[in-house]
Amino acid sequence: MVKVGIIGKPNVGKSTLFSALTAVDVPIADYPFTTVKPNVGIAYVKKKCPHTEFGLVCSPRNSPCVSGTRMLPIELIDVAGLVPGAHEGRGLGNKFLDDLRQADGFIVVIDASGRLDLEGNPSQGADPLADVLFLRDEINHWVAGIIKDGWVRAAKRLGIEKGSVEAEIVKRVTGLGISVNVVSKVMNALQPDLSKPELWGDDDFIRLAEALWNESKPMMIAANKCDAASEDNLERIRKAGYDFVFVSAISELALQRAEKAGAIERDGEDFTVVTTDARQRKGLEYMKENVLRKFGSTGARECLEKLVFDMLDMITVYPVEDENKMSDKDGNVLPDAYLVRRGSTARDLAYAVHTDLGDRFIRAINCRTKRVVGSEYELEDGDIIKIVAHR
Ligand SMILES: Nc1nc2c(ncn2[C@@H]2O[C@H](COP(=O)(O)OP(=O)(O)OP(=O)(O)O)[C@@H](O)[C@H]2O)c(=O)[nH]1
Ligand SMILES: [Mg+2]
Repeated sequence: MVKVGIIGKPNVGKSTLFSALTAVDVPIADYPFTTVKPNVGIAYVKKKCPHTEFGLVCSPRNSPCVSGTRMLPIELIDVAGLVPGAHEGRGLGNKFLDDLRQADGFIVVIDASGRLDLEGNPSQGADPLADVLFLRDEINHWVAGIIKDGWVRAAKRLGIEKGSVEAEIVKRVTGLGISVNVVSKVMNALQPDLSKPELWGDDDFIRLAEALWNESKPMMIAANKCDAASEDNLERIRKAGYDFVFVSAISELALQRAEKAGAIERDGEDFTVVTTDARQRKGLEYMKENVLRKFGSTGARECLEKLVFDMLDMITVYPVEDENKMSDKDGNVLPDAYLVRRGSTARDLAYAVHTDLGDRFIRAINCRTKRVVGSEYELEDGDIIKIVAHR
């Protein structure tokens, strides 16, 4: 399953966003370090289910289908807040980031309202962009630390062969889900001195860490608390050149609760107030005007979908066993949907379903065209694929 980590300084609304996206109740409070242990939950991104095109009724197993919309599960991980100097043990340190080693991408929550300092304490006129800069620095130190751990001893063993240093780095970062290809690309670009790797300094490791990260871990900025942000702050964020979405996690959570309680009826990004309670009505109307009308949405779902579909460039494919019925062998129509990176091949899909299926791959059938395709066939969004394998 695709994994997404939620990171940011304390008190910015990470757990509020987590809760809004997963419908899991977790502690939320207006002081730093409310979250200590990570919260893990399932969020869904949406795609139109192909069953509608074929006049079939699907029987989903791994991804619910709601009125023709396929809900694709994403594992979301909400962790404690990071503060400047976390890599030196400040705040809760950076050890808890180890829970995010396998994350494919990140939502970086920043405080658009500028009402918190970098430690998450009340402040005024704080710069929302500073939330991104220090965080990048802490991530770099964390990754550099993982590469550096026991490096001198290992490096002395290595010859001057380029390959051996590279292989050592690969070994150290596979746990972070960083591939051989990424390491090669980064080493080619950086051209570090390979003759005496045991003499590499902190700066060398930071540079390496940063390049590996940029190459492999997309980060979507969730400019949260946009409901309480000044025009100046909104403009600063717009102009910064980051991939970002304005988010009001608290509004998303409030709307979900209001809907559950029958106080509103939601219709896409809009809603109708049905409650007769005057105070609640006023609050909801305020939210409609100052969040939905102003920003188009609460931004919660949007930041996850943009990360998954645009930045991670994920497409949806449906493996089946019967190319005519588009079902598994028990007759379940379009049982599973897989999110894979664009550029993945038919063989990659086979491996994603099962290692064994990948190893025994012979050919595949594109069920939309009924054409036979080879192992290197590049999957397209919405493909329905039967994999033919050796018994
Ligand atoms: N105005 C406003 N407040 C918000 C928003 N999202 C969260 N908050 C408030 O910000 C405070 C912190 O929220 P949390 O979700 O606990 O923040 P966190 O980042 O998980 O905090 P730690 O776990 O302590 O690092 C709470 O008082 C929330 O109600 C938002 O979109 N707008
Ligand atoms: Mg929290």
